[in-house]
Amino acid sequence: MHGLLSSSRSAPPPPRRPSATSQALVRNLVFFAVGCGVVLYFLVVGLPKHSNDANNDLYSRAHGAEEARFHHEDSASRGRQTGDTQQSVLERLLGEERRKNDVVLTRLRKAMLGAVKNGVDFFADYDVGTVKIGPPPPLEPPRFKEYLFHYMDTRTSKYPFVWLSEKPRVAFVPEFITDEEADDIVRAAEAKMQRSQVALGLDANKGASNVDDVRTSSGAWLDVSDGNGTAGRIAARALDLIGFPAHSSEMLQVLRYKHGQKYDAHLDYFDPRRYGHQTSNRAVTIYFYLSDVEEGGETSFPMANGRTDSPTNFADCSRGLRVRPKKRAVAVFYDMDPLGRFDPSSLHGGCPVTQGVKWGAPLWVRVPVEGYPAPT
Ligand SMILES: O=C(O)CCC(=O)C(=O)O
Repeated sequence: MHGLLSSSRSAPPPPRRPSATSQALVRNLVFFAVGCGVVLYFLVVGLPKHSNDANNDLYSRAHGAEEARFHHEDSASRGRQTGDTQQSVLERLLGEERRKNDVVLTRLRKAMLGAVKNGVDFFADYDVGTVKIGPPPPLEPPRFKEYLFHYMDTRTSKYPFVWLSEKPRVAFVPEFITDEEADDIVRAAEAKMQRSQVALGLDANKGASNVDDVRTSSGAWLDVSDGNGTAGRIAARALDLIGFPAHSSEMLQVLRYKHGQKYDAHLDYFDPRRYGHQTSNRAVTIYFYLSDVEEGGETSFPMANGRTDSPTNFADCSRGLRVRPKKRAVAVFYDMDPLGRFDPSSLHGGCPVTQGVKWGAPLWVRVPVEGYPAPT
């Protein structure tokens, strides 16, 4: 042991090892450099929120929830501010064009909601700012896959719109046609106007009249099949708006309501229990407002926003949502849900015009139902 000690003493000196102080210095320097790197990374790239963004977007795509849309849109603008990494995630999910579109739509939508809150009269006695749109019904498994369609989407629509009611689904597009288009349609229909009719159910008496006091307007049908005239063009654009195939609508019905004229609350679809076997049925109604109206003439939805008690008086215009006619606008409402189930809450009517004249035009969009059990 001693010998070993003495021989080690005489051995050449070992390579110089850093002292404890210099080791600590180096370690601190390394920590400092790594820390700076991390801070620099977050300053340049931003906090890693990718998974949140992706989740928000997927959630929003899967559920179509309005809240998620707002969240997603906020995330989109955050992404732009915080650097390329977030942007690339968003771009992969959405695509540059669609993201731009979102931001524009959000601004317009918020401006519209602001205008409504500040008393601009799009909707009579109705606070559209309170409308909440929840998830649409799950699409899997589809009941009848041929019926499947999607509700309009505030994120992707070429035309900014607001949802006015979740059940029934009612959307309002404030600028959809031009003044000239509206005037053209009125001119084309004016010479052909006849007293409006109602459809007779299976239980109607033999020889019963299609003219009824529940509907006192006049109307005319315009062909939309050529796609060239104004009626054809706006009908094609409206089908594009709701993402339905070309030529899936009826002709355009143009309506004129003079003082006191109205259409009591009713449903647009033909329930086979009342009207017998149908080969196709009305899924969506797109209502063009062709004039402003000085007073009255709102389109009313007495069961708007989830109200379940059916009105006892169908001529009563005092409850629910009332959409004030506004030239160039359209209201879109869904007579069926995306699974092809009739929606009795789509009950609606035209309130009496109390001053001025109202021109409007419903375009009924159909889906084939031949060979499928009647939607319930
Ligand atoms: O004129 C309106 O506002 C509603 C018309 C309507 O409900 C219809 O024609 O089915």
